[in-house]
Amino acid sequence: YENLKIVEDVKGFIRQQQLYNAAIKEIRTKLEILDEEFQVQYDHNPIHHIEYRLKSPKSILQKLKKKDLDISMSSVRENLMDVAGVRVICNYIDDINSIANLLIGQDDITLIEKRDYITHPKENGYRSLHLIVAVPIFLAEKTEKIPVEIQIRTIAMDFWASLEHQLKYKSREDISEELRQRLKNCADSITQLDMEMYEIHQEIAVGKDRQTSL
Ligand code: 0O2
Repeated sequence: YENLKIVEDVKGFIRQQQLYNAAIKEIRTKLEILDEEFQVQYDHNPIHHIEYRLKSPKSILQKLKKKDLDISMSSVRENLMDVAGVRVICNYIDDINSIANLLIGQDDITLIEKRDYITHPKENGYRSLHLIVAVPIFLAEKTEKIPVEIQIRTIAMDFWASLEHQLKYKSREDISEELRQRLKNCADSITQLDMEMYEIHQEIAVGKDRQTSL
């Protein structure tokens, strides 16, 4: 009986993973279509590239334990919204809201949560727009709405977040206040860079429009 239960659990887990993978595919396709449309209409690609991942069983277990949650597949389904994760790296800062709003506006997408760490950066300097959306997956006999966590950020924000994540991961102890402040200063410089690059891009785009209208 015990073995039968394990087989059922494993089957359930694989099935659930398939659903999360399908949800990632749906979101990626939607984003790619939006990016291509922008290219055709405005001669501009808002998306630099897209990354995605399925949370590993080990991280799922760690998160359930950290949050003191029941360790079961139904607990994962109900409580963890970031098993399927998509990261959208945009070129310019204004591309972030354009992409987010167009995606959220689609009929089959349900917005579950929005965390704007760009308007309100984290204390350490972390900036990104986080969305949790549910996307319907059409199966043979039913439709399931699957949550996906989408992080949208610029290349510059991604540069900072990736390195900060590595540094945090590498240093086993908490980093000193001085290093924390230096990392925060890097985040501030990056904010400035993002604004400056955005303005340069705007000015070039306006110049191009003027030339074509002449
Ligand atoms: P992984 O491996 O990246 O998935 P939650 O525990 O998710 O319910 P939390 O952590 O407050 O609540 O959610 P939040 O703030 O939306 O952050 C979720 C994810 O954003 C993190 O995933 C990171 O990927 C990223 N993130 C958030 N804060 C920081 C930060 O200060 N620095 C960096 N580099 N990334 C950050 P996980 O779960 O940590 O892991």
